[in-house]
Amino acid sequence: MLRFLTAGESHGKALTAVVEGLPAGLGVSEDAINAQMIRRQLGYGRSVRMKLEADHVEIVSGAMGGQTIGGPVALRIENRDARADEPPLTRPRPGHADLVGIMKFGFDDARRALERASARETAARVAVGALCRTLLNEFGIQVCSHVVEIGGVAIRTRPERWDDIPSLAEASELRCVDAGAEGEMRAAIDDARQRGDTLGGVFEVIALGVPPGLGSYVHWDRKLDGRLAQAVMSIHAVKGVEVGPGFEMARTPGSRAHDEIFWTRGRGFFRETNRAGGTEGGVTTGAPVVVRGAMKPLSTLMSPLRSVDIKTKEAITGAVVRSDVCAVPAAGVVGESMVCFVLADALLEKFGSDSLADIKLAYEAYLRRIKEM
Ligand code: EPS
Repeated sequence: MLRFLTAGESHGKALTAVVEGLPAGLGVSEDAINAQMIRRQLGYGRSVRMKLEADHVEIVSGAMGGQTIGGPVALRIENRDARADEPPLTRPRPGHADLVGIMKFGFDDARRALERASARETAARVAVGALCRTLLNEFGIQVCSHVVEIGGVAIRTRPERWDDIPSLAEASELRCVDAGAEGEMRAAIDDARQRGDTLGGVFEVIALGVPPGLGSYVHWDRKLDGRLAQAVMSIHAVKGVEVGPGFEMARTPGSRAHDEIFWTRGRGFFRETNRAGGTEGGVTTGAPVVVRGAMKPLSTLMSPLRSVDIKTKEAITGAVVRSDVCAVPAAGVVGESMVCFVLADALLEKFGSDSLADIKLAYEAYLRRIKEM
């Protein structure tokens, strides 16, 4: 249905994204996309690269008069820190794609791998996600994220209402809803920076207003939870994904692991819990869709780990290059973007994909039908 490709190197001229499958008639603006781009650049613990760049998206094609026309939408983000000639990097960093890139392609310079492996590529994903978010907003679907853990410091409190998470997260530099834990996370980041170390953590993406019935249980590759997991796992440095409290439920008996079903006239079917994280059988239930991503600590260390020079085979340490101490808040924004993409794809799959007006008619008819059940 919906697909996208990104192109561009971390220090190349620009990042480019092509999004295909957006319906015609969707209002799009560079301002709306750029509002999302800024969110990815924030966060305590990021490197000076984020101050050098002011990620600005240009809509190159696919829209006329501020609306999509059904053709591919091309987006472009110029790199301010473009660099043509850099000395070869021969000291692969454990944990980065340096060595596997060198081995896979036969390179003698890790820069040929890292330029594309760099998390800079996520800027293009956020631009794509912003277009998908615009589509979801047309259907009352809101996607937000917050940081639930950094460097082993986890949040201890969270708002009872899902709807209160976005404003609290947005007001926090670490995108954290627990001010006490945020202070400790910040101290942990300062401490890691002093030691030349890096920190990982966990972000949680929440989609509110998602109707029941997106995704499918009939095939492995159509299950929405599987598609969300792939999309979130594909984000740089993410090594674990769970839907809802997935790992906790593995340790909980069935009598306390599911969401009991109730029905009242007027409200129809409803649940009082959301242990499923918004999907059952790979299909959305109508409850908030909750996806967590576990990010490993970034692999560029200022106190580098042991490695081997690829030319001399001498035992040395990994290359020290500019990098972040912690990028979990930014990864949360990228996580939102990937979830927006998957949900937009599933929405178009269920309700049609040519024209926004037709999709809305199908959507409203569906909502009427399930309300009467
Ligand atoms: C990033 C851009 C990169 C890094 C970071 C994320 O820029 P540079 O390498 O020029 O400093 O700051 O990427 C990584 C941490 C990584 O390991 O690739 C960005 O735009 O988000």
